[in-house]
Amino acid sequence: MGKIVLITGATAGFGRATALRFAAEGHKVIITGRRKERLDELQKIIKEEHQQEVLTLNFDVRDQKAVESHLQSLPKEWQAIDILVNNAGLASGLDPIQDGLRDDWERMIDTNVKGLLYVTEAILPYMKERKSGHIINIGSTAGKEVYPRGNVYCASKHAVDALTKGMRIDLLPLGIKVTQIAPGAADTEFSTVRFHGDKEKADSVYQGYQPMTADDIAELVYYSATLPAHLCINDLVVTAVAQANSYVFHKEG
Ligand code: NDP
Ligand code: 8X3
Repeated sequence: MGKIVLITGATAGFGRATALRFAAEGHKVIITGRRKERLDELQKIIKEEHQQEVLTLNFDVRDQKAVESHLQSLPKEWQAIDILVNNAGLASGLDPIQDGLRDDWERMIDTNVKGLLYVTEAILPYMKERKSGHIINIGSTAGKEVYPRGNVYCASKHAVDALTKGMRIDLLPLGIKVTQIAPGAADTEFSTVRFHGDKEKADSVYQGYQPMTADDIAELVYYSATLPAHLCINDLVVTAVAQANSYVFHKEG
């Protein structure tokens, strides 16, 4: 039977690919993000190509009041959320801590940690009521090992790692599954955002090896979410073959 899947950060990268993956399999998706025109465009594609219902919600996950007002008053037919994919997130800057910008630090912590908490807080009542649900947090290899200049981004993803473990323990009696997917480098808009729009610098991150794609990660989210009901992937770390951990790569050229 079709499920209801809420995906944060569905205007690009992993989130967009995940929304398309679920819709293609007959599930209803709620897509969120700040760029409204991209949400509208994705809604149109999903409706036309997959004849699936789509709810678009345009808000910034850092804005707790906006998160609350959009998610606490969902239309009745959208309230039975089966899967929440906490994907919205970003890196901002790649500087040694002594040169770091406070604005970058706040953006990463507010989005990757506090935003994830605000969204989860708003969705949990729906899952608690039904004693069922699956929360999938998008962490990172940056949440497993710290790399040079990764400081605050790595800290924010270590927080996602810890929150995933804590949520799994606390939500166990409620029958709510909690999974973390922790990818290594994947070619999305991630690095363009990290380098504040510098495309050339961003492209260089993915040169000399075959990086993962958004579709690769969407496939793993879909796989984790569609296992038999008695199974829960707790933590799934995935990299391209050319990446051994968060900082060791084998690049050609
Ligand atoms: P993209 O930049 O391609 O997509 C990021 C998405 O997050 C966009 O849809 C963006 O939407 C949304 N987003 C960012 N900030 C906010 C905000 N304040 N409020 C609401 N939505 C927001 O990056 P990826 O798809 O690569 O990244 C997705 C997740 O995966 C992130 O959590 C990232 O940290 C993580 N990750 C990425 C890896 C990679 O190498 N690409 C590897 C490991 C983890 P909009 O701008 O419209 O709001
Ligand atoms: C994103 C991948 O390598 O920039 O989490 O940390 S990396």
